[in-house]
Amino acid sequence: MQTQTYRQLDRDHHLHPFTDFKALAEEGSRIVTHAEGIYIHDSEGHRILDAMAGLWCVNLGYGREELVEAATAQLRELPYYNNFFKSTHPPAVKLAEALSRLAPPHMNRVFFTGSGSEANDTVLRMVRRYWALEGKPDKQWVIARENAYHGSTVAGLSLGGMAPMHAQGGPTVPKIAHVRQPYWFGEGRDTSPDAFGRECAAALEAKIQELGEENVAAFIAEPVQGAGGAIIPPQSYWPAVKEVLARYDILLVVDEVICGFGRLGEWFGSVHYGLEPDLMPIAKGLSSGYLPIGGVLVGDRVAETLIERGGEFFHGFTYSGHPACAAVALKNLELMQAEGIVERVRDDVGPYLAERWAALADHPLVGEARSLGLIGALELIDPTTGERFAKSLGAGTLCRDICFDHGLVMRSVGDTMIISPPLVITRAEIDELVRLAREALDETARRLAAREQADESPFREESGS
Ligand code: PXG
Repeated sequence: MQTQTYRQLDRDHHLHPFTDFKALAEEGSRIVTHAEGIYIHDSEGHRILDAMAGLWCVNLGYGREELVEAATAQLRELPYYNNFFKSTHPPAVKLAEALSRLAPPHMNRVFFTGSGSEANDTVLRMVRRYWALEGKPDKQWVIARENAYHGSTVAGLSLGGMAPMHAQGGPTVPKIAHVRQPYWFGEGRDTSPDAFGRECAAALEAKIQELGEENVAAFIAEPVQGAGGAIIPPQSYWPAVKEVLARYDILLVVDEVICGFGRLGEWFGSVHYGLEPDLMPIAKGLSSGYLPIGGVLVGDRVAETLIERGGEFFHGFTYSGHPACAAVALKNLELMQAEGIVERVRDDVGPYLAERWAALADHPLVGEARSLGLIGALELIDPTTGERFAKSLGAGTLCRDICFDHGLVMRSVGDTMIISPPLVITRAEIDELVRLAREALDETARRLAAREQADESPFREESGS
């Protein structure tokens, strides 16, 4: 009864993010009511293992009283004050200091935002401002990658390389170019992963030369692409990109919104890959998603120019460094350190997941099983051909829905199944995750075989479910 009421109100009044409004109205939404550890519960009494940590963010898991207390105490003390007009407050200052301690040694300052998208808007403005202050106002082009995700604001989507997003809403921000992504399984299987990684780095260099180094401000990339499909680049990619960047004077922006705060078994993905970014947008795991907060970690090179020569930077948000969000983020970082979460991912649960996840490669539906730290992907293939399924079969969506029914949140990006579980997941919970994933794959294979035989569209069969 309660479920029906919520569904009706949701249908009547709520426009969801990244959602086909009409299709959802027909199907009805899942009402998530509470959660603990790595499990969410819905209004119909299902307990579901959340292998996506919410949306790549609930790194310490659900129900952490320490985070609730940090928020409550701060809300009592000072629920809001801004960081404009020469003011600040203790939580923002303490968090800024904690972040510069955790960041690579050359990154000592942070600009706070409310989200990852706002962080990338800040990045775009900062890199262009930096070069203007350096007396090189023509250096405005930013090179990003196809199928990257950098957020949903206008600057975020422009930096991102998601074609369906670009197709909506009119022209994107000018002077942003996209080069090919290091997605070996999707785009490079006619060559070796290492050769493909080098080709992608060469494409970056070709783009710099085409635009002219004197016009290029920055290159922006996620260490591992998240929303694009948990794309772990070939081993050769980042070293080759580093070689390219060393030949040109352009800034490196590493988007750490997903990879930051332990996901890859280091505090930042940049550390895992040995990168020295000039700027690092952060969000999500910064507060384990308990309250919204993001920011840009700024390297000394850019910070010094902005400080010494910049005058006022006309940029900021009402909630930049919000006290309660900052207090929760600070407590989150303290807990991560006290519990050795990053080392745990690197030395224990990350390698354990790698071993268990790789075993799924023997499933007939799986063309590749890859993982790094606590991020993983399965590429679904048609066992009869060894190639991708026809798009119209909707294999990924079907598998995702079956996962839900089996008590597992595993996302689909096309026919790539992805996971990014809370960093507190235990070995026993990883066993459960992998068992549920295998059951869901079995069921998906059965249903797809039936569909292929009947040669019918899944959407006819599935609609209304
Ligand atoms: N950069 C990266 C790398 C992200 O993954 C953002 C920026 C934007 O952050 P905000 O806080 O503005 O959402 C993200 C966000 C998905 C999905 O479908 C991924 C994100 C957001 C929404 C959906 O995987 N990542």
